[in-house]
Amino acid sequence: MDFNGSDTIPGPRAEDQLPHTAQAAAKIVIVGGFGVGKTTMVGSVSEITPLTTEETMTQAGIGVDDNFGSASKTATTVAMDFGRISITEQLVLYLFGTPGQQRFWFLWNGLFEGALGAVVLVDTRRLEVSFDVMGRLEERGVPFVVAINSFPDAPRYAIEELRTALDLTPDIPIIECDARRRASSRDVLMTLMRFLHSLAMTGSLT
Ligand SMILES: Nc1nc2c(ncn2[C@@H]2O[C@H](COP(=O)(O)OP(=O)(O)O)[C@@H](O)[C@H]2O)c(=O)[nH]1
Ligand SMILES: [Mg+2]
Repeated sequence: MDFNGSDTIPGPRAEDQLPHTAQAAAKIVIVGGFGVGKTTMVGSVSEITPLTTEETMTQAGIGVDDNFGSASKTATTVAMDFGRISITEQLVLYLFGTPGQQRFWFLWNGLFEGALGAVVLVDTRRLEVSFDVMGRLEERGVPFVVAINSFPDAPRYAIEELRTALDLTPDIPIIECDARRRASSRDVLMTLMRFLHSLAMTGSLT
């Protein structure tokens, strides 16, 4: 019998191996409303082929998921995206892109356990879709940074205007990004790591 046929399970690819220098891993959650760019961000920044569970929008999403501004979007993430990035030779981040819609909140319970921090992605055309998510993170005491994903036809506001509109305290970092670009998505994660570091330094990390 030929055991080298196409049915054999391939061994791990080099890109899927953890760097041997890795000493610490942290779990980071990427959240936001429908169509804000979560899958795009995990995909652009991940050094492993991201796992994504996309499914054509179901009846449950019709009329519930506001598709404004993402008219070409025909799939929505039903569960989550998973990726990995090495920030330094020692530190590896595991990324979990998680839907913000209320009907997926049951997923949050397990997913936020052990999460070090979160990135909230915001689309300025639909600020309201990320409101609930920020409230939930505050309730859970998960520190987060806000990344404004720059869509071409989205209105642009000064950071401080956004801070007021989103009702964020002065300490929470807000940065602009283009989730399609690896360097930009990486900057967002670096901002989160610096923020977490500053919280740890001031003893405000619980
Ligand atoms: N112009 C632009 N389009 C983006 C950006 N990020 C995501 N998109 C597009 O917006 C749509 C929704 O993104 P997706 O990552 O699926 O959103 P999710 O529902 O949050 O996972 C997709 O068609 C993306 O190609 C961005 O930074 N700029
Ligand atoms: Mg998605």
